[in-house]
Amino acid sequence: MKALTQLTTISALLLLGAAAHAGNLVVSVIDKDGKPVQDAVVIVTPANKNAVPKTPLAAQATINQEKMQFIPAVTVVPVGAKVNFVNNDPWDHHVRSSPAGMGQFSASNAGFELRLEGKTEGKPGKSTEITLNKAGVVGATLLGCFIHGSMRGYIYASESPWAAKTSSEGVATFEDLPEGAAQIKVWQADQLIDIAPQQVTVGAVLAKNVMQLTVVPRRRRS
Ligand SMILES: [Cu+2]
Repeated sequence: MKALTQLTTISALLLLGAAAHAGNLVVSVIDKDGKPVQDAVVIVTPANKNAVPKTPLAAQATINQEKMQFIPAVTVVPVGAKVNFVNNDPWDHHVRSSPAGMGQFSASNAGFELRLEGKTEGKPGKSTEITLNKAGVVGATLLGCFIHGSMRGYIYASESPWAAKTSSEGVATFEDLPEGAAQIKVWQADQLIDIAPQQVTVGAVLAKNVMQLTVVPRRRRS
């Protein structure tokens, strides 16, 4: 019995040791010409499925409709997140969702449609919240407006809690990744055919990976 207790203690210490050895990963996304790509989504899936980041991906996001744009243009949330839409323009907008790129919604998840009245001066913009909890919502959703065809936005719902948008330098940084094997995936709105995921080993040494798109993304109209 005593031996068993000791063994348990040793196991617990080993587990603590493993938890303390989290690694960091930097992923650069470049386009076909080698230029950095902003607002690409990088998803890291560790082989250790039980690992949880210290700072979880926020399960609540706000997307504004402002000056005929969805702001931010790309929103990354975990599956099950609540997304609040706010219309800050003085005229009405729709929020219409459809699968982005090659993605498909399942029959049980035909997307959502809502209309938000224009904002009255001096009052907060009208808002509606939706929950991304339906099956088939994993991946990218395209947002549009029936009235203003040029309006485009994206929600990326990630199954992995390690998912982030690239900065203006085209870089996404991940901390507290469990040591060991992990898969890196990249999503970008104009990359209609997914680029191959990369396998990486996260360890004590900072891992740096470059993912290159096969397209040059269009610049966003401003
Ligand atoms: Cu509109």
